[in-house]
Amino acid sequence: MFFPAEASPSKRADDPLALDTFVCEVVAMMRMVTPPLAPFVDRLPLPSRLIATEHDGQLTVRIRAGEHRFHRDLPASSIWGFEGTVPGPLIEAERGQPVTVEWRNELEGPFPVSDTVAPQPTDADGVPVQCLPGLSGGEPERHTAGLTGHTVVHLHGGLTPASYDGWAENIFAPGQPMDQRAALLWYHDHVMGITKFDVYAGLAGLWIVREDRERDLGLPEGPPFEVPLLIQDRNFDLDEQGRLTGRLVHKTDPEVMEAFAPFTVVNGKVWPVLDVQPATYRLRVLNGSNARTYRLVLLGDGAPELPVPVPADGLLLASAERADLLVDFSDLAPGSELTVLNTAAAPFDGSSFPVADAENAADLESLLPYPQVLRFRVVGEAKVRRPIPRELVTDYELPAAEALARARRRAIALVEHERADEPSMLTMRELAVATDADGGPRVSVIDGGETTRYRVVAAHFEDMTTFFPMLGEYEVWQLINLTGDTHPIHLHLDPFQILARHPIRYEIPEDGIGDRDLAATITLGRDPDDELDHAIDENERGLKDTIRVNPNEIVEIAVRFTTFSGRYMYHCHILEHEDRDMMRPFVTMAPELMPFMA
Ligand SMILES: [Cu+2]
Repeated sequence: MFFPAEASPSKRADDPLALDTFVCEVVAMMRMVTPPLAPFVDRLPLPSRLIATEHDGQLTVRIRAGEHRFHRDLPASSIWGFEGTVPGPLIEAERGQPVTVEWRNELEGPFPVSDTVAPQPTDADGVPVQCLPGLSGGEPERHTAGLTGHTVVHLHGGLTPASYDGWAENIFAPGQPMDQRAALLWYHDHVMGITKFDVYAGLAGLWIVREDRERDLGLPEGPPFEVPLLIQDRNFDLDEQGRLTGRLVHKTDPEVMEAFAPFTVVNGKVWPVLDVQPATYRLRVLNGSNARTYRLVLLGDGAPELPVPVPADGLLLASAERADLLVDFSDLAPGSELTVLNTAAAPFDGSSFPVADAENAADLESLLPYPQVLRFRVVGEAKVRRPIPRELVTDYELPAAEALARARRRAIALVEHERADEPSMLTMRELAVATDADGGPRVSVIDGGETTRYRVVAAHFEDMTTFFPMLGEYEVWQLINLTGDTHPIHLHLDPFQILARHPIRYEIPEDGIGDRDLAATITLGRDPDDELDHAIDENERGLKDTIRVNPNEIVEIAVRFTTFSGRYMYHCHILEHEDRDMMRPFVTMAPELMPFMA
């Protein structure tokens, strides 16, 4: 059985609150709060399958407006979706076999999502209270009404030529070898500034790459034992009587930039139920939410028996992260029910879980009032148990020490720039080692007796490109988080590997964060008040394309770009951050062209 039951130990032995206590509290909360929609009444929908080899690798996907029912008791919602569905079709491709997708934009207005910043309601003492679910007043932001259907598709995690990577393309990868390892990828809209709206409206779907090497492991492939799970959160408008209308609402609460919605939706249904046989299932899980991080806990029994253990307090998935999970239901009696809950706070800062005492009541308020995600119900008698492979990846080599020693190093600071009377700006400041001749503010990184001084060379998307990685060579990127929240940073093109999470403490002088400048003193080593363990979870050690960068830490990744030269992007995958303004370009270069770079 995968992710842990309530008997799992707390992450810190001295922590007075064990995980089981916490989960019980979450369950109690779940029972106390009557959800506005009945949980576990809709069956989990499975997206239609588009198998590339059955179409000679030539696929056409129409991007259309449609109607979708997110819950039995909700009116139909207007959506924009691939093939007019939420989620879009599940595309299955074969390693080494090219796939051409014609993304045909047939979108028609009006834009199906209301965008609003809700006024924060307060209680009688003026203390802010949560205003979930629904709109709870507030003027809808008018700009979204004018959206007419611009879209551009990015295959997330795809080894894709630059011209088809989502800058301005209509067609994906004609005639290119698709030499990409077996993996769960996803395709979604990537339009500058409005990705948060277009994905929220429904423009996302899953893409599975298969190969024979992986088939040798004997894992489930296709229905019924391989189940794609696209997890998202959604909010709906209320009518004047306070009833849910089904209209999608992208609501940003005051104080935070992100849109966190109260209803967890899996494959387009709020809190669905999946009937499973007493068998081994393979769950292909994607967090496709705009901003929400999930810590998934399965309430049931059993102990983890996987090659890669998941964290004791639950499996963390930030926006765009995926997990490939094996669940063995074979020892469960018919009628058994297991429930997946989400215990992560929003906004998410890497904390293990909020301690439920009076002092931290506010922390508990950051949890979902309805933490349900999905329920499994065991039906049938026929047991199908598969052996679980001890080794999942048989063709992956760690970067050699000498390759890392000569790797080009890059540093990026994640900063939040607060602006008077305006929403904050989150940016990624690309840093270059400063010389004595350089004027201006400095970022000093102190590692033991060694100090490195940097200056900011780029701060906004439109600034000049400063990263020109050479194909085939490893680079080490340092992602330095100087904000209070966790940011899932995604690199386009090739996957990377996490090398380290270094705890840091830092000081930023008053006015240290300018529109482009940055002054900061960063010291490697943990702050005594820092409660994060900054550990690398076992399931993070493989190849990844999105990595969580927690507060007070530097994440070091090793990346080697291959195959394709051209202009790509890296960005925070909290879509509201990506749209403002945590995104930067980089240009991969063929080695023989490097001598000609000035
Ligand atoms: Cu972010």
